[in-house]
Amino acid sequence: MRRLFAVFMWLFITIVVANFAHADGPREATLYKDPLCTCCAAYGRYLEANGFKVTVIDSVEEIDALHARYKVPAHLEGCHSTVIEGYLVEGHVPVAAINRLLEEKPPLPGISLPGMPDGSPGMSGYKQGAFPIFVISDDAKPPLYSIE
Ligand SMILES: [Cu+2]
Repeated sequence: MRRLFAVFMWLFITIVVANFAHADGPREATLYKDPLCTCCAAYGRYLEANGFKVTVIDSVEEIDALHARYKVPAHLEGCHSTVIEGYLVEGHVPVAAINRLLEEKPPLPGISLPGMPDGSPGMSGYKQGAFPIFVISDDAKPPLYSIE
């Protein structure tokens, strides 16, 4: 009985420690953008406001290199690219989809919300409809990751 209690205590402490380790400061995001893009800068501030520590890199060459490395087809390219924990996040993707990605850690290169839709994070205007978030894939019809 005592032994069982010890095992439970050990499990409990492990879980508490693991959660503290997880809450160990904000998650890091690196945002690559065109120096002249204002909606891209606004997206960086949106990530900051949602708990990410954002490093902004003004470089179109870096964006092109990322698109090549992650094999992003033209129809999934965003106006800016963000790298978070190894995933590529293209365009104005809402944090709900990013947080889901970081929780689930699926084996995919990243996700994209192409087309700079009105009312998406960092964009002006009003949301006209649901945002389809696609898996980055070179399929002509990329799989849907989520709808926000
Ligand atoms: Cu944009």
